Formats: sequence, structure tokens, C-alpha cells
Amino acid sequence: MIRKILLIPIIASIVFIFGCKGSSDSCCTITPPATGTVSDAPILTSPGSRIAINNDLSFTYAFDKKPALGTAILKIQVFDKSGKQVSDLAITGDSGMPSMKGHHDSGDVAFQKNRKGDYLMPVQIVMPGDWAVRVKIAKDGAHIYTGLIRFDV
Ligand SMILES: [Cu+2]
Repeated sequence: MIRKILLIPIIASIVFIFGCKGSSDSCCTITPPATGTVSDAPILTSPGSRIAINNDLSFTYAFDKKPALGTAILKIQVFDKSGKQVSDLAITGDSGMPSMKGHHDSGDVAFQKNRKGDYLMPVQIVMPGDWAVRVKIAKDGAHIYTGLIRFDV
């Protein structure tokens, strides 16, 4: 604030800035949060633990190795209430760096199923830092879950 004022060369500008500051404060209080931020989905940071999708389904995720520069394979396994593995879902992942929005985003990539019914997605890690994969799960064409897997490289 003080620094700002020192940068303003003439008094008329100072008066003008104070006027604007008042209105921008009131404007900010009604500005809704930006869409597409990481807070619009549960943030997942525990590979291997069971995560609920809904009352019937849950899943686990894991990387084939500790994520490092290069390709990491993200594996998702979905289970029904009885613990039986389920493989009739469609899962997509969008990988990128939350701190560098848009720079490395993969866009929605479909997970591929292996014979066991595991869902697999290669994640291209091109630089160290904070990474995330936004995972979306659909059943019978209807979206049922979004979660954000976060990890650091
Ligand atoms: Cu980056």
C-alpha cells in the first residue's frame, strides 16, 4: 500500500487510485471463484487407499513407480461393494501442472484397460514440480466422479 502510493507521481493520481481501490474492493467481494481451479474436486494424495466413488463403487490408484521425469503409468482399479473388481467404466485423465495451468495439460486422455480390468494411463512428466491428474469416471455414459490426484516430482 505504502509502496503503491510512493510510485504514484502526482496527487491527482493518488486521489484517483484511492477512489478506484474502494470500488475494486467491493467488486472483489462479489467475484465468484474462477472455474477450473483445483478446489472443485476432491484432492487425492494417498495412492493405494480406497476412495469412494458413490455408495456402490470405490477405487484405488497407484503409479507403476515413484513419479519422475519421463513417463509414469497411472493405474486405477475400481471395486464394487463386495470388493470385486469392476471394469465396465470409462475413465479419463487430464494431467498437468496446477502451478503452470495450460503449459503441459494433456487434455482428457482415455485410460486403457488391461486383461485384469485395471485402467492405465501414461502420464508424461516433463519437468520437476507440482503435478496433478484430473480423473473423471463415467458409467453407462453418465459422469459419476471427478477427483484430482496430486503429486510432486
Ligand atoms: Cu511446468
